[in-house]
Amino acid sequence: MSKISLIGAGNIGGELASLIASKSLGDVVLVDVVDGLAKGKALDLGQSGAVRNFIYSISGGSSLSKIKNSDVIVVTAGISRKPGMSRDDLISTNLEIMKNIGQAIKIYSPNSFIVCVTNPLDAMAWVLKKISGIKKNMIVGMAGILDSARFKFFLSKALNVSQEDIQTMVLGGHGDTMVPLLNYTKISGIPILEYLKQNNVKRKIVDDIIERTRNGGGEVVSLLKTGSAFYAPAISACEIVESFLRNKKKLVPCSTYLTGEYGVKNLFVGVPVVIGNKGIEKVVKVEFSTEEKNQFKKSVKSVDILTNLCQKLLIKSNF
Ligand code: A3D
Repeated sequence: MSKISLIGAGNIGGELASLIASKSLGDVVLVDVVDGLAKGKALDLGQSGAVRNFIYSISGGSSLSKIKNSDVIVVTAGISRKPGMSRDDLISTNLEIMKNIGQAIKIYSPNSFIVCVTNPLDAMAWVLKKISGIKKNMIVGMAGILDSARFKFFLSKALNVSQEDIQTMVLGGHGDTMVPLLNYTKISGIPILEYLKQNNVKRKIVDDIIERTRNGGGEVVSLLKTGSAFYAPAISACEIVESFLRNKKKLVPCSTYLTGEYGVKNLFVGVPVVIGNKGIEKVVKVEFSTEEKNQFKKSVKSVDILTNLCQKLLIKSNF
C-alpha cells in the first residue's frame, strides 16, 4: 500500500488530500506547522469518506517525522502570494521552510518521489534537491501541467471547442516568462495556426491568451485577495502523483533538474518528461522555433537569477 505525505495542509494540501483519497492512490499523511490544522483536515476528510467510501486512511499531525518511509511526498508548505506580490517576493521565507523540509526528507524518507509545488517553483525545487540529496530523477516541480491547463482553458473558451480536444505544452520557468508552444498546440490534431487560418480567427486572440496564461496565477490572486489558486494546482500535482504510483508514463511538462538537456545545467526548468514508477524516466526533446528558442533562453535566465540568489543565501547560512 502506498504512503503519500503532503507537507503543507493549506489550500492546495487539503484539496490534494481529497483528490488522492477519491482516486484511491494510497494512505495520505498531512503535515503542517500550524497545530491542529493537518489533524483537523484529516479528520474532516476521513469523515467525508463515510459518504464517498474511501478505502485508504487519512491522518495528520505537525511533526515532520510523520513522513517516514513515504513513497511520495508533495511539498506545498510555505507562504503564497497576496495581491501585488510576485512569486519571487516569497523567496526568503519559503527558502527557510524548504531547508527544514529538505533536512527532514533526508532523515526520514530519502528514497521517496518528491513533487515540489511551493513558489517560486523552480528555485524552491532546486533548494529541496540540494538539501535533501534526492536523486535528480526522483524530484519534480509541478507547474507546466497547470500552465498548460490554463492555456487550454482560455483557448477552449475563445475558440468554442472542447478543452478535451486541445493538446498543448507550456515550458520554461514558472513565471511571467513561461513559454507556451504554439507549434505543439493542436485541436484534435489540427495545428492551431492552421485552425486559426481556416476559421478566420485573428492571431491576436491567441497572443492575448498567451499573455493571460502568463498572468493566470496573478488573475486568481487578485480576485481571491487572501491567497492563490488551489483547485487547478492540486489536480495538476495529483496527475504527477498518479502517473508515478500507477506507472502511467504520462508525458507532461514538469520542472526538472537538467544536466545539459536543452542546453541547461544545474537548474530546474519546465520541459516535457515521462513520469513512471522510476520517477522521471525520460526527458523528451522538442524543436523550438527561433522565437520560442529566444523566449526559452529568457525564461531560463530568470530561473538562473533566482536559483543563484538561493545558492548565495544557502552559503551565507552555511549550507
Ligand atoms: P496555504 O493555503 O497558505 O498553505 C500553505 C501551508 O503551509 C500553510 O497551512 C502553512 O501553515 C504551511 N507551512 C508553512 N511552513 C511549514 C512548514 N515548515 N512545515 C509544514 N507546513 C508549513 O498556501 P497554498 O496551499 O495555497 O499554496 C502553497 C504554495 O504553493 C505557495 O508557495 C504557493 O505560492 C504555491 N503555489 C504554486 C503553484 C504552482 O503552480 C507552482 C500554484 C499555486 C500555488
